[in-house]
Amino acid sequence: MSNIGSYTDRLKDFDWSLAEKELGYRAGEPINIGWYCSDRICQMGLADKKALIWEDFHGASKTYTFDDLRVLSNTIAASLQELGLKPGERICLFMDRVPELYIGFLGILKMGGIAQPLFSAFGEDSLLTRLDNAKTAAIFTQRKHVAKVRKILAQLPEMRHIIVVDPDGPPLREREVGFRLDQAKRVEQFTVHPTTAETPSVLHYTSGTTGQPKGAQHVHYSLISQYLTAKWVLDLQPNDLYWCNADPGWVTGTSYGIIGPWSNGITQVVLDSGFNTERWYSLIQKHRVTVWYSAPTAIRLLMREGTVVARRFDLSSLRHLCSVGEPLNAEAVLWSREAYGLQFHDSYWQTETGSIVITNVPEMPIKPGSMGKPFPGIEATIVDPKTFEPIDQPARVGLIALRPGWPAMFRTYWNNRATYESKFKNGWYISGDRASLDSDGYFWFVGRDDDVINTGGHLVGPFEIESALLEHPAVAESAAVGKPDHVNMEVVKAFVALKPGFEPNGDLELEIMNFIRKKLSPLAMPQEIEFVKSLPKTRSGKIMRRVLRAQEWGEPIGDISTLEDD
Ligand code: 6R9
Repeated sequence: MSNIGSYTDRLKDFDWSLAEKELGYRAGEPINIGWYCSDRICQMGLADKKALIWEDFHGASKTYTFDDLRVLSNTIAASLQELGLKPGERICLFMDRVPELYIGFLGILKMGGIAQPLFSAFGEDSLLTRLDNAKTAAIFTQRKHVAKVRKILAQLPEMRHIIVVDPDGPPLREREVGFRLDQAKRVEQFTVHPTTAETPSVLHYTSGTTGQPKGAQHVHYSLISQYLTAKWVLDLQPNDLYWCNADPGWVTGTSYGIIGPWSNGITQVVLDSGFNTERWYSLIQKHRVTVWYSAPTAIRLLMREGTVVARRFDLSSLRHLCSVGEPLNAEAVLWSREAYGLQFHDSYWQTETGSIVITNVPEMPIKPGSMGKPFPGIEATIVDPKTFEPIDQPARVGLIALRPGWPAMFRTYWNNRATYESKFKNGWYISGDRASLDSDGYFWFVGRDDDVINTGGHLVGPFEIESALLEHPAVAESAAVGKPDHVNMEVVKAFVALKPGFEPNGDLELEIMNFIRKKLSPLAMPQEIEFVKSLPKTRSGKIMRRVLRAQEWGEPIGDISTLEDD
């Protein structure tokens, strides 16, 4: 029996207070995610239960109980206080998937700080933009990433401490401090900062079409939706062994790679390494993973290897599979039935929504290719892109719109209220994704309504890529668009017009690709550069990415005279 039971029964009289009651939270009282994920689980008699089983690619392993989480997050919280960090300050986590990342996240929240996770593969420019925007006061990092921080430090006057979690080796430099979790004095008792529902908790940066990435600001009350969606969608139950593929540099990795499972007192396994079919299957086999939250790109990679490889492993422990981040194609659902005897349940949400909003819950019949239906408590519809009125006709494409007000919804974009407000129209939060609804109330994803590139489930902003391209001495102007890719759905393609005196050739293409990889990240690196004489523009000089994108996708360019000329 699944946790949610009947979807239709749950819709009746649904109220988020149900989650508040289960968590023992009363309005107006303190609520702290760090405490809920560790101390509270210990108080429930689960102190000795395993919380985290960590492994790296080569099989090195560490295990932490919920009591370890409690004590070690206290230890980190106390160390941050000793460094003089104050509640409300932004503290960045810039690390691979090491235990310090997960426990540090709880520690930051416990002392009242705002956790700002950033993907460890980010290069110096990606890092600088986000740390500068948030005026971040401290950053946790590893030796292998500290050089990137050093490079930009002069431009970050607010950054007071660089906390290196593996400090052995050459001497640390200015503003750097070593911190070894396994040698730090264990802090048994810590007074958790009395954060309340609306106290900021997590700042996750996400890319849009225009301008630099924006920090979606969440609050401690988000726990209410994250706890309940983890329980009802991921169906986490006491004896489960849960595995989430997402890196906490992205929202799935925090909402469902930290908060969801641990606030439910569930044991999870973390693999600090990228995709590798055999490594992944052997992890499932070894730890007897029961619930798996993955993503379409990974599923497509597994499909490529075929069911033969899957059959070489004992994957019989798996009982529930979910997916997020990109459209889950019908073939992937059908294939998972064949390979694992289970189907992937799609879930749709965004950095901004903080928790799953449209999904297939366990008892719901899956229509392969559909994202499912709204989670109880979420009012979702499809609106007309011009009037923002709900479209009543089944199968007509419009924008996914959500009625604001669920607990995990972002509260603003950091230091960018105007853009936040522009997301609301006619009483709805407009997601920026296009979809249609069928007569049974299932949502069918169509595509994004903006120029953001979704590569392997990671959003990359064209503006950030174009700005970085312009820093290359040979580049006069550029446009970045998504081009179709069998595995990653989209990859970045850049169109580049060169400055006089530069000739297009293969070496220059490689040089520019590497330039972007180093500055931004491997995700943002163009997989192809097309050198052009000039770029299509509106009369006012704005580059028409849509024309280039249509060309890549073999779609009709449409009436370009209707393109906004602003
Ligand atoms: C959680 C997360 C959000 C964007 C979103 C949409 C795409 C996410 C999807 C999906 C089709 C799904 N997206 N889930 N598209 N089907 N089930 O991924 O957050 O990184 O902010 O990305 O990803 O375009 O708007 P985020």
